[in-house]
Amino acid sequence: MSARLRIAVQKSGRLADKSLDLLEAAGLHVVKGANDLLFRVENAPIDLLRVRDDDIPTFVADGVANLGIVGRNVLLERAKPEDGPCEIMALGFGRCDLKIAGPLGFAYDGPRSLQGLRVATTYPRQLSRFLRENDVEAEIVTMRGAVEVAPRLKLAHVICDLVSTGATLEANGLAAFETIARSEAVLIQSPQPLDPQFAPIVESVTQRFRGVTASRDAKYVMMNAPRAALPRISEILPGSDAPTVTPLAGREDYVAVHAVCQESVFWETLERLKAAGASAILVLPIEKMM
Ligand code: PRT
Ligand code: ZN
Repeated sequence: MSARLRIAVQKSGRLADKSLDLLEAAGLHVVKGANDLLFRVENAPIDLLRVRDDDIPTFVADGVANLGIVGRNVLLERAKPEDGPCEIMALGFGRCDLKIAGPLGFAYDGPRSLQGLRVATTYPRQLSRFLRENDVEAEIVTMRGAVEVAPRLKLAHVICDLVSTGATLEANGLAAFETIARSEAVLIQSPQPLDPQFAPIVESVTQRFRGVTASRDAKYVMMNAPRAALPRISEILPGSDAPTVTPLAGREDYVAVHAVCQESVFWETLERLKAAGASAILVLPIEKMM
């Protein structure tokens, strides 16, 4: 029996379903067997090791898993992030920011405003790095969760926590005033030398993941436009390389323009294209990209 590549994923929580969705979108069919700890990919020699997110960097560092999907915030909270698993690509989901926040009306005027205060967090390492880099001395109160209640309980003056929508801060009468790190789910790889038999699988998985993440926001945009408007139209198209331009039958002055846009195409973009002279504008989803 040939060896199987192991990818550590969060068992349940914010990243669990989206990690499985990513594998499915990459054409890897996950079968949920009787074994809760290991799920099998039926069409590739890959197993999923399903664990708590905090354990993923350690499993990958020790080579128990070859790859892992975890929030960058968890990876950066390791004691020595530089010696551990490395991030090989960002996956575009689970986005959040590690922010410093305090009661509404807190007069924040840069990191020095934190001098001498108590800061509650579940991310003491990243916070202490930030304080050190800014030459600020503050007391770190490490909590396991519910950091947002610390100011109300007078446990701390301010907090340092993950924020995605901001609803939790708002509900607790807090406002954010500094972003110390940006996070999203990332693919990480073991620092141990990769068994050569796994190299082609890792290569294929990462290439497919890149294709899936790149095509998620990407759109195929088609339109007709006056030839003279081409420079303006290329400028408006978000995140596209040189568009494909083809002549229109019987129209000297008009062309068809096709482009792959790597960034979101909003209604405003279409309005600007129209104002630049484009007509019959179509925006199509892209299923796969390589
Ligand atoms: O059980 P296990 O240990 O595996 O899971 P967990 O409870 O430690 O983590 P989980 O499932 O809550 O989060 C997994 C990962 O999701 C995190 O490590 C982040 O990378 C990412 N993520 C994205 C978030 C958030 N957004 C997020 N908003 N993790 C936590 N939050 C919390 C935040 O701590 C705060 O309490 O949600 C609250 C704020 O949310 P908003 O929307 O009100 O701003
Ligand atoms: Zn956790």
